[in-house]
Amino acid sequence: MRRCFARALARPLAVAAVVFALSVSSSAPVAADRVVVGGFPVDASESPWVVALSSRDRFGGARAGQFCGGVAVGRSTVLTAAHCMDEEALGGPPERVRDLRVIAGRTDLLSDRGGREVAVRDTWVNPAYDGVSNAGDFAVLTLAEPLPAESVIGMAAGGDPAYAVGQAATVYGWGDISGAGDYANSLRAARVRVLPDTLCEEAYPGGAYGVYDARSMLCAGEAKGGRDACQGDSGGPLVAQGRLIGLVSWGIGCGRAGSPGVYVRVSDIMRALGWART
Ligand code: 4AZ
Repeated sequence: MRRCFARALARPLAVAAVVFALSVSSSAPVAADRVVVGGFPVDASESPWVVALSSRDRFGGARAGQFCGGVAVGRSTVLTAAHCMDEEALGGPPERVRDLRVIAGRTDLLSDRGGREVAVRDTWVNPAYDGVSNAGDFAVLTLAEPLPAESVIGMAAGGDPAYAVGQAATVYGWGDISGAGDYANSLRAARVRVLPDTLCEEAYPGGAYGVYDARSMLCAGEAKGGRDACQGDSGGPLVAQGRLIGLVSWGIGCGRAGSPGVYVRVSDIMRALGWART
């Protein structure tokens, strides 16, 4: 049974899940098309820049109200996905979610201790975000209190070798570990690779889902599938060579061969926000 917040969060995936359910019930063996994120547990102290976005009012208290990921790029600045902040996810504008918080430094969401919960003072959602193509899927949260300096990760600027095809990268989150709505209570990571843009261009040419745009998006996963981000990981970090290269954004299903994960390209966020040195 899918939890309603997950459905609310991921319109593209909700459609994709139906398509996947249909494809599984065909004669194809499940193993050839398995939806496994393929991750491993990590401790938040090893990746202190990964944060959970939370609203207990909206999403319930069981997992501390976690509904998306995010990443600290400044002591008071968190990047996340625009689709985490849209009406479909939050039921209204972000300002109306009074208990919107960032949880930093907590591995296990079931323990209400460890790390810090910080209120969000301001939410800026990219006005150019397009929920049809999925372009521009980023938002900036300003925290009410700063996080420790060690919690901040550096962003990879355009041309950084961290973006090179074949580069090993790691994605982090508390999202679905099976593609069937099994949300992790404890932080996990999966090792993936930066994949050629052509793979995502072929997988996502447009139509019922988003459109892959190599300038503003990044293609990552495993060509054979198996390791991937999934629902609930959105907005969380993709890290290569110790620098932030992507935010979890969208894809069809999770870990499926031929349907890589699509990330927001961090160098394009820097360009769009005027954070890039020219
Ligand atoms: C989502 O809906 C989502 N497999 C996140 C990541 C991926 C697909 C969907 C990539 O939040």
